[in-house]
Amino acid sequence: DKNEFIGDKVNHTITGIDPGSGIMKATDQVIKDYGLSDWKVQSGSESTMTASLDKAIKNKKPIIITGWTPHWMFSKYDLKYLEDPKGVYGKDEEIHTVINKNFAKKDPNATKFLDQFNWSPDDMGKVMLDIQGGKSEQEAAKAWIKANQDKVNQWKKGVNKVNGKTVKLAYVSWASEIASTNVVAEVLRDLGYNVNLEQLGAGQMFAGLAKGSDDAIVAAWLPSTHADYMNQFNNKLTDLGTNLKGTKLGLVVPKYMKINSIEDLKT
Ligand code: PBE
Repeated sequence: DKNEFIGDKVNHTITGIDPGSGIMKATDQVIKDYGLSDWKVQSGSESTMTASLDKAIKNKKPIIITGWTPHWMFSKYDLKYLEDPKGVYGKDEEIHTVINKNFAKKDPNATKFLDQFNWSPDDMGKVMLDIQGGKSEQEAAKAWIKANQDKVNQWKKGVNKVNGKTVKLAYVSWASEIASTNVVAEVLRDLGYNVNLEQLGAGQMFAGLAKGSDDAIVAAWLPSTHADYMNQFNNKLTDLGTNLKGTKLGLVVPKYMKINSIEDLKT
């Protein structure tokens, strides 16, 4: 059997990321729903996970990670999603922009801009790859903005320049959110805003937004991944809707591995 030893080969371990992320919660559910009680999910961070992936691929060793799209790892390595016949990771999702519920009244101008911000996985991918290739986060954001003036002008339609107002953006240090948050921050700076960027854990990000210590996030993966956080702080938040369509979550392996489905992890 092709899968006979896969569990043993990877020490019955799925290489995961930060414990507060939605994908870790979904992966715990996968363990339950697929009857994988002899497996464990190793927590860490996106960077420890991609470092393990890099090492495994260099040595042509098996590895199973928690993966998602958009992500630069799919450009850098030959990877595939394991099929998820039970649909535990959900269907295609979207990323939403969410603000503190008092912010729309406090700054309708910035809210209008945030509401109009939207781009594609390809757009985000370019910024992520630039950062991965060694550009600073701010440089990568600026380069994308310069090359995509038409899109940026759509976001700024009807938005006024200001002088010295502040917007506080929170984000988690996932590559996708680093890219989007820095682009939004740079456009707000072009509009005359002082922008404070606060990097937090996922739980802290939603709590901070609910409390009003942050004004906005462009990092809410919905309807499933961050549903718990959104529900927890529901009455303190305003969802401005989609800023990116076409995300995906799942278990990801190098293409050279023979397994194709989460079912193949069962022994
Ligand atoms: N992610 C990237 C996040 C959302 C963005 C998939 C790692 C999560 O699982 O919460």
